[in-house]
Parts: sequence; C-alpha cells; structure tokens
Amino acid sequence: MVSFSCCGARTKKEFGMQESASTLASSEVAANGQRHSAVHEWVESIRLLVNPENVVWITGDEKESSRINAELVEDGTFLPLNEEEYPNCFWSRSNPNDVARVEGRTFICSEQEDQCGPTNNWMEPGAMREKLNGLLKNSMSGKTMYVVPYLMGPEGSPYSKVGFEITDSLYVIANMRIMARIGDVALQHLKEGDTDFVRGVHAVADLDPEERYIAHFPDTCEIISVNTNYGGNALQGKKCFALRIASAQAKKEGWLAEHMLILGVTNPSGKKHYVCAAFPSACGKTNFAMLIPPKGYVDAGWKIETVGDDIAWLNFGDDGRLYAINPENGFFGVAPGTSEQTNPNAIKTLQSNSIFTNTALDLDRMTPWWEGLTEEPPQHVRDWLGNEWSPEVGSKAAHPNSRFTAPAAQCPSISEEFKSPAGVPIDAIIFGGRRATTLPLVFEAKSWQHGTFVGITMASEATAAAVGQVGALKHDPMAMRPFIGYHAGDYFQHWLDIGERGGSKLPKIFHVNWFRKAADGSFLWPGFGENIRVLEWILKRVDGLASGTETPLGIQPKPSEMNTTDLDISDADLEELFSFSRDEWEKEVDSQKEFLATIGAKLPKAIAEEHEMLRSRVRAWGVVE
Ligand code: GTP
Ligand code: SPV
Ligand code: MN
Repeated sequence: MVSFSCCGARTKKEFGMQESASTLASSEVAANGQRHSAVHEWVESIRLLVNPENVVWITGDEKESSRINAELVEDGTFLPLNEEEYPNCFWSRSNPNDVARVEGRTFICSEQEDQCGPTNNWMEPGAMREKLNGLLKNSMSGKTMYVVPYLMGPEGSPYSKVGFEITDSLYVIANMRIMARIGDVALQHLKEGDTDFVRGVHAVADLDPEERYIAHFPDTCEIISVNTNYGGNALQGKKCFALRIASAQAKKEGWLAEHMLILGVTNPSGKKHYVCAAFPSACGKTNFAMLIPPKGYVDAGWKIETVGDDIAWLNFGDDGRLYAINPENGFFGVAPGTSEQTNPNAIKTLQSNSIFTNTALDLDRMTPWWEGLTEEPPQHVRDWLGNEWSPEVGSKAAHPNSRFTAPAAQCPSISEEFKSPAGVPIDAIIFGGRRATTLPLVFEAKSWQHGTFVGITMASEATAAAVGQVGALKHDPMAMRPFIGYHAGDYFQHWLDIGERGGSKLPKIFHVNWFRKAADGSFLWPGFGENIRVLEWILKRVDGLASGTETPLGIQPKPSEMNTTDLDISDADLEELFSFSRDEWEKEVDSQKEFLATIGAKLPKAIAEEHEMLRSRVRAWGVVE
C-alpha cells in the first residue's frame, strides 16, 4: 500500500496510524491532491519547515479514533476511566504551566498595527513569522506530523468554513475530533481550487511558557500556536478560527462571529423562539444553553433546546433576519460547579466518549471528580496535579479551569436545528457579565444602537478561563475582548453597520446578571434552571406582551411581570436584584468612560453619544434605593 508518508521509516507505534493514513492517502492524494492543490502545497511547505519523520492525514473515522486513544493511553497522556460508568472516556492532565488561555501570549498580526487595536497584542507579521519559523524549524523531527482537516459549521451549510490544523499532538486531535467535524467531511466541503481555508500549525515544542505564542494572521487566514497544548490555545477551530479569524472575515463579509450560546425555547402555547447570549468565559453560557426549567415550567409546557454553548456565527437570511449556526460539534465545558443539580444535561452528555482535562480523579471508582460534582468528595482522590488529595490539603482537587470535552450530539437537550445548514432565526440577543453589584437581574436596551452600547460597555469579574487575577473587574465588550481579531473600534462600528442593515428585523437586545451578591457574599438569584423566569420576560417583550418600566438603564420588568410562583426568594432580595444605586452607576459610567477612551479615534461617535446619554439619565434619576 502506498502511504502519504513523506520520508523515513515508520516506527512500530505509528504503524496503526499509517493504515488510516493510507486509506486517506489513496482518496486524498489521488482524488483530491489536485482538487486541493493549494492545501497540498501549503502542507508541503510546513513539512519542509518542521521536518517530521512522516506525515499522516486524519480521516475522522471511528477506527482511527480508537487507535489514537489507544496510543494516548500507551504513552500515558490518557488514563481510561471506568468503562461501565464512563465508557470510552479518558482522564488527562496538562502541564501545570499550561492550564488556560494566555492572553498575554496571544497576538493578532495584522499588516498594520492600527488594524489590531488596543484590545490585542500586535506584532508585525514578518517579524512574527521569523520568530515562529525559528521555533517551528525541525520541531517535529523524529515525530509524526498530522494534518487535521476540519469543518466549522454544519455539513452542507453555506455558512460553514474549512480549516486545517497541522499538529504533532494526538491529544489535540482527540479533542478536535469531538469539537469539530474532522477529516473527509471537511475535504468534501472544500470545492475544487478553493483557497478559502484557514491554515493552522500547532507544535507542542517544549511547552516553554516564555516562548508560547498563539499567533493569528487575519489577512492570510493563518494560525500558529507553539509551546502550548491547552484548549483555547491549541484546539484551533475554537477561539483562534471561529472567533478571532472568523470575526475579521465577518467584518469583511457582512456577518457576525460571536462568543454566544444559541438556544431554542418553546412556550406553553407551542411558540418557539431562538435566543443568543454572550457571557464572558466561565460566566454561564453552557449552563444557560442546557437549562432545565423548574417543575412548574416543565408541567406548563416550557422546553429548552440547545443549539450551541459557546460560539455563534450570525448571517442575514433571505428574509432579512439574522440566522445563527453553531460552528462547533462539541462542548469544551467548565467542569467545576457542573452537577446533576446545576446542569443535568451536561452530566448526561459527558458520561461517554468524553475527555476530562485537569479534573480530579476518584481512585476507587476511576471516575472524574471536581468541586461541586458531589457535596462530599470521594474517599480516595488524585488531584489535577497527580497527587493524593483530601480536603485537609486545602487546595482545590480539580483545577478551577478544568474542562470536559464532550460530543454535542450526546446532549439530551440538543436541538434538531443543531445540524441545520440554514441556522435558526434569532429573536433576542442577551449580554451578561459576572457582577456582584450594580447590574440588575435584567434590562432591555432601547434600540439596536443602545444595545450595541450596552454590549460594548459590559464588564465582568475575571474567571480562571484565562491566566490572570481571578475576580478583577474587567471590561469585556460583547464577551469578545480576548477574541476580536481586529480593531475593537472597527468591530463596534461593524455592529452599528449590522444595525443599519437589519433595521426592524433585528433581534431585541437585553442584559442580564445572574451573579449579584448580598452583603454576606451569597448570590441573590438562584440562577441555573430559574433563569427561565428571566427568559420568559424577555420573550414577552419580544412578543409585545409586557410593557416593562423605563429606568436610566433601559426597560426593566414591572414587578407584576416577573413570574415568581414557587420561587424561593425573599421580597427584599428580589427588590435588591433590581435596585438601582446612583452612586454605583456614577462609578460605572466613569469606568465605562475610561474604557471607551482606550479605543481611541476609532470609537464610533454614536457610542460616545450613548455614553453621554446614559450619564445624563443616571444623574437625572436621583437616588432610588
Ligand atoms: P466558557 O466555556 O469558559 O466560555 O464558560 P461558560 O460561559 O460556558 O460558563 P459555564 O456555563 O461553564 O459556567 C461557568 C461557571 O459558572 C460554572 O461553575 C457554573 O456552575 C457557574 N454558573 C453558571 N450559571 C450560573 C448561574 O445561573 N448562577 C450561578 N451562581 N452560577 C452559575
Ligand atoms: C473560554 O475561555 O471562553 C472557553 C474555553 O470557552 S477555551 O476554549 O479555552 O477558550
Ligand atoms: Mn467560551
């Protein structure tokens, strides 16, 4: 059999892989080699640079996946979990220096510095290439270079896009296989002679944090990550392509690539709405997307379906409305806090064919464990660092950013529309941050322009999803600050332009805050399934069934418009959730001003004006606590 091995003898270990490579080699090289000559030329150029022992094309088939998992078990990267409780699941620990996205090492290498903007790190593309070529040169010598074709978005969708990730990491391939549609499905999507694909290179190298780079070249649709093997840095389909590169493409092509979940909600009269929500990393997207309503709501006929939990691509349909697709194929979810009580759908999703990274391990059952999964920790625990652990140790057993990688199709609430090439029409867009104070449970923006301003001025307390100080309040426009692949000022203008184009057919825009705290530090709002009460009000507004009340912030529910039946919360707490403090808002407006100033000359005038109008409304309102 002829294989697409480029040079050198195969090692015994790689023999299994070679078989699958040969299968594809015959189809890809013979049938598609010419069809996809641009891909092959680029792959060859990378091969010459990284100098691997051989090259393997990933097909995405089941047997190949089993071989990859077996190899990961053999080399110690994967520990198989209890086959009865967690069939085909694996536990994995990353290098402790490589546990989250690193924004300080993430670069947007646009041709001009002012295309990159103040929210990103910039390096001149030529200089970055030189730097990375130095790191990549011979980085795969003695190793196998894998070529992973992947499709972001449903098969057959005009909105889906193809990428390639060249990698030396089987861990990355095992995760990419869950997170994206990989292999032949992607090659088939790429038309003959098509050069519109994202070129990605990933090399584990020696995981040196000082030489770690997650570099994006939006002008040429290239991604290079080196010295990292962690999720958002290394699974390139996700944040690197579907947000940073795609947002730059979306700007040029007139659509939106956003850090948003997508859910469908059916009300008791059978009417179905679709909603997108942008919350920053680790602020509740996965949970909201899979929400199970409380009993009263279920009995009444409410139903939530999941279309996506992290990323939405929104395009205008022929009818002028915005339609969303989920470019991903799986969930890379935050483990801590996920339980049968908080998110039963996630628990059912992750019980087979899943990967657990940096969680703890219940040694007696050989099942994954994390803080919040059960009230009491198991008897014998290994922590995410591989050490024996008990509560007396004082540290967390699971890393706060430990994750499960699970196939979306396994989610009990997955929507039929998850695979829909056309996507789903969006009725409402919700922004929300993690705010202990100041922000009420919910308000509606007065218009698309005001909603754009509300999204831009969103702020949130930092979480463990990115390296940095947890809890620090950070501005995070549209939950996209780390993911806008071009100048933030141009991105804000793009939102306003979408507003001009979509007019009255656009979704209404809302802001929520599940995380307001009482003086004793406890959450005022029960959250999770109860969040449907807020969603119900939002949809009443969409359908014109609630008048709300005007406040300086926008439109808030009248007390009588919130369904509080069976809700276990005191009247005082409920009032506090909606309370408005002029002192707090004076400070908020000042902090918004500081943030908006960082955008510089590219801040759209309309946004500066919205800010001035908010300041006047806050001043005029008086103290209403
Ligand atoms: P990324 O995958 O990083 O983008 O995160 P995400 O936005 O999907 O956040 P996720 O749903 O995973 O939630 C993150 C953390 O917030 C978890 O520990 C959840 O248990 C917790 N959380 C989610 N929803 C709520 C809520 O309504 N109330 C409270 N108090 N906590 C919540
Ligand atoms: C996030 O940080 O928003 C995530 C996890 O969804 S990662 O894929 O690492 O970016
Ligand atoms: Mn995310």
